Amino acid sequence: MSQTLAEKFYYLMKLGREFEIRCKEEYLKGNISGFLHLAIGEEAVHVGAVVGFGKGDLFCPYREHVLALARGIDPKLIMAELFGKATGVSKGKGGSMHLYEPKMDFYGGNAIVAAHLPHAVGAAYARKLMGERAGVLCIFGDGATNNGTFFEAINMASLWEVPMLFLCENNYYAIGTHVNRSSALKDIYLKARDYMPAEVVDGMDVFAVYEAVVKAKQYIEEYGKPYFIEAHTYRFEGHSMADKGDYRSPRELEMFRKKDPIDLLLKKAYKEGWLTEEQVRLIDQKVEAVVEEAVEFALSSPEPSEEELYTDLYCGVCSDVIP
Ligand SMILES: Cc1ncc(C[n+]2csc(CCOP(=O)(O)OP(=O)(O)O)c2C)c(N)n1
Repeated sequence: MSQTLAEKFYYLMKLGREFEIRCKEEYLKGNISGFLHLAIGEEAVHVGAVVGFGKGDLFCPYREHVLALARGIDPKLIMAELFGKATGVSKGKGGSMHLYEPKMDFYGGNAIVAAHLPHAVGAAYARKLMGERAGVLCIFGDGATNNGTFFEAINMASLWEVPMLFLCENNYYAIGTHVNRSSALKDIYLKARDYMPAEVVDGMDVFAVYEAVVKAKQYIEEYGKPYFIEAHTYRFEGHSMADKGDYRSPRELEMFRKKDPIDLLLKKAYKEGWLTEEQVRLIDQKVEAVVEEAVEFALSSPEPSEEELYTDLYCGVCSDVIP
């Protein structure tokens, strides 16, 4: 594992963490409204997966700020989107759950649980037809694997042999319901194992996630077929800003906080000599400046104009039906 990679992981995970802590503050001030789902605690999965997968389409659930940052979308445009401003990555019309940037192969932010899985299979099939092997990375929660579309997607992906990585971030909860109360199979990866290679990874360890995803990507590129990874992780916050998450015991929270993915990364990086305290201090300073700049940009940006209510509603071919 190179020094450069450790530096990249630390920057992106710390950026994700600080960006979301600030989102929470701005939400409480009333600058962000609507839904806001934070991925604090899940940064190792988001950063390890996006960096490890590299080129290809990305389909995400609604907990996608860190995924968008890791893909390289400008933090200013993400923050402006959360503020509902015209300069946002979705022109201020999507909000937190609908960050969308096709120029960077970033296809959401999807609010409907598991609905993006069949879309991702379609995109992977398109890539296959175009003779591309880069494929698609599709991320979803443990709760999503109980939906019908999940089973349709893994079946079709396997049948059509599409280049796609299914990545389940198992944080053990679908809102307040523990996975053991919603899923007949406790090991989520077993749901896919008869369709494609499937494995489990420690989602609190960014290096482990990265390595698993790189291996999966090699398989996808070589064989043009799908692959499945279940990453065990934990969200330190409630499901969304509307949820305190108090259905979880303090003991459970404490246990997972001891596995904070950023602390684990630093511990390993110091031990291996990949990062020094001085480097970390400089990265922290940069992160602080980037987040501050994003908030200032969002605050000073204009609201979308009224005419924007009628744009981007239909694709070009349907535009004649708009009044
Ligand atoms: C089809 C559908 N059913 C229900 C909901 C309401 N809902 C929003 S998030 C959520 C839980 C999803 O849990 P999981 O897939 O584990 O993702 P996590 O939030 O834990 O990342 C539910 C039931 C929805 N958005 N879409």
